[in-house]
Amino acid sequence: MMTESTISDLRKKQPRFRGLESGHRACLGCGEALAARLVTESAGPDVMVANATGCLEIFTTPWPESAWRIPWVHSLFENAGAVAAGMEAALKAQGKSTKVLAFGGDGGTFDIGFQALSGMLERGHNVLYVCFDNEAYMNTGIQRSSSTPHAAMTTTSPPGKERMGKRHLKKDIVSIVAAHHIPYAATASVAYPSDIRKKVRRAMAIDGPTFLQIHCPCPLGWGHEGDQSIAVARLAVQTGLFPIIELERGGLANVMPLPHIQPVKSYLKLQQRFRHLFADDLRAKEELEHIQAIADHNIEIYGLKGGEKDAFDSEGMDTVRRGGMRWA
Ligand SMILES: Cc1ncc(C[n+]2csc(CCOP(=O)(O)OP(=O)(O)O)c2C)c(N)n1
Ligand SMILES: [Mg+2]
Repeated sequence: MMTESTISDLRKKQPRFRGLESGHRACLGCGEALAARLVTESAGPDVMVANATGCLEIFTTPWPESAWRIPWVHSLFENAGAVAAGMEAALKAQGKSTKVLAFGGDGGTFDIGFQALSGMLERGHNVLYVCFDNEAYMNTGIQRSSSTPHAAMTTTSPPGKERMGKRHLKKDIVSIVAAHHIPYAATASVAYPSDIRKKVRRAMAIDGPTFLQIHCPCPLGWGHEGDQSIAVARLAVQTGLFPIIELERGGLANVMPLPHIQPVKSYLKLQQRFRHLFADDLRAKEELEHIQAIADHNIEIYGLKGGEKDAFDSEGMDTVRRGGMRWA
């Protein structure tokens, strides 16, 4: 049982600063809400945010309220990168050191905002861009994006006679971002909060463009209970489907090793968006094999297998240094 003294001890350990307050309108178990809280806590108060249209923007600012405790601007779905770049240039001209953060969903980052993001990276703006990747256009009713994983069901990639959910593969955005040779790009997951904090602090200390892709389960869009979000996010990592990596100037620098690799089925079966893969027919069996092959490929190209401690125990801190190796 929690006594008054343990509660006050825990409070003392909480970060002092909260950039995103409770009382917003996110769904129970929303991965984006948790990720945004962790990012803003770690970034601290001296920041300004440009937020693309999407769930995060909607649930934090139902007119006339706002859950943000930091200067925050919403513009359009497609231009968070450009707005952030302008804010950074203006602050620089004024001689201010306030760090600019850009927030976008996967649709706002991988698809419609990609041009603005690419320009921001190429011009070298001092902005930390955070992509809250819930693998579909959730805000408008679960449409597929180029981040939606292969075979997932969305309202625009329904399984049926012609296809088993989404036909195409999930876009490898972090590789594309890293190909701009920016100082730092990384992936992270809400299942590993200390790893998110560490990566945000690292990016904040860099004077130049940095990028963080955070895997954020969406109970509504993925079809799992809200209290399963962390378990689902952890399995995405531990199956090899969502590798946790860091890239410096385009080269692979660190990975989170996986000492206890799980079969992809253990991740897929928790989510209704993959339920058609568990039908008793040959097509379903072949798709499951295909998805296992995708995970095996990730494990191989990033050298994920190994490590001594379970990654969950170490919360991603136990990464393996990979001496600035270039990767294709
Ligand atoms: C130019 C334009 N096209 C479409 C929309 C409608 N729209 C608003 S948010 C959104 C989806 C957002 O998806 P994502 O970026 O993945 O964020 P999520 O809601 O999943 O967090 C869409 C299609 C828009 N606002 N502007
Ligand atoms: Mg999304």
